[in-house]
Amino acid sequence: MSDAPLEGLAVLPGRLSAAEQRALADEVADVIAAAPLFTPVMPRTGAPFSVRMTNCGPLGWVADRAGYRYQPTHPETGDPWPAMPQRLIDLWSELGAPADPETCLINVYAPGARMGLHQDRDEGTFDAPVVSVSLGDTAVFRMGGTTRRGPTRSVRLASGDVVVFGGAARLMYHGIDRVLAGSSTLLPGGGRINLTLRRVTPWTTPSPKPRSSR
Ligand code: MD6
Ligand code: FE
Repeated sequence: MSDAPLEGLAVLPGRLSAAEQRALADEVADVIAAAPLFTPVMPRTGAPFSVRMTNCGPLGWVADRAGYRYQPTHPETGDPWPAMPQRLIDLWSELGAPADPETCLINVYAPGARMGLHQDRDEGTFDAPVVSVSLGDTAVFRMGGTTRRGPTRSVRLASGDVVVFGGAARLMYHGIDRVLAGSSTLLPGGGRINLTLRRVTPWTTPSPKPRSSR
C-alpha cells in the first residue's frame, strides 16, 4: 500500500500571520464568552472528552449520550451559536471551498488533552473540504488513510497553521496525540485552540446568468 499523502490534503504552515492569529484569538475569546465551553461525552458510555468545545456559525457539533449531531443552539444555554467571525468565512473562500461554511467547531486543549483517531463524518455532505486552523501551543497531529487500520504519520501543527481535508482526504482518519505545553505565547492561559470549518448541508450552485443576446 502506498503511503503517499491522500489527494486533497493540504498542510499550510504559517498561513495566518502573527497579527491575524492575535485578532482571531480575540474573536474566539468573544465567542467563548457568549457560548461557554462544554465538555462533550461519548455516546452510550458517557465518557468525557478531554477537550472542551463550543461552536459558532448557524450550526454547531455536539456530542452527548444520544450521539453526535449538528444543532442550531448551545446544548446548555439553549441560545443560538454566535456568528462566525468574517475572517474565517474569508479564509474558507480564499482556500477555494464552496458556498459558505455552516459551522466552526472550537476545540480547546488544556494541558494533557488529546483527541483520538477519528473521521469527520457527521455532515450531510462530503463535497466541501474541512478547513482547520490551529492557535496557541503546537500539536502532534496524526494522519492515516481512509480506513482505521493502516499506516499513519504525524506532523506538528503550530499556531497559524491551516490544514485542508478535501477530495480523497475528506474522510481521512486523524487525531491529536499531544500538545506541546509552553510552545506558544498566543493564548493567555497557554494551551491550544483548534477551529474546524465545515459545510453540513448540501448547497445549490446558482445557475449561470443567461448570456446577453447582443
Ligand atoms: C485538532 N482537528 O486539530 C483536531 N478534523 O485539534 C480535527 O479533528 C480536524 O484538523 C478535520 C480536518 C482537519 C482537522
Ligand atoms: Fe476531525
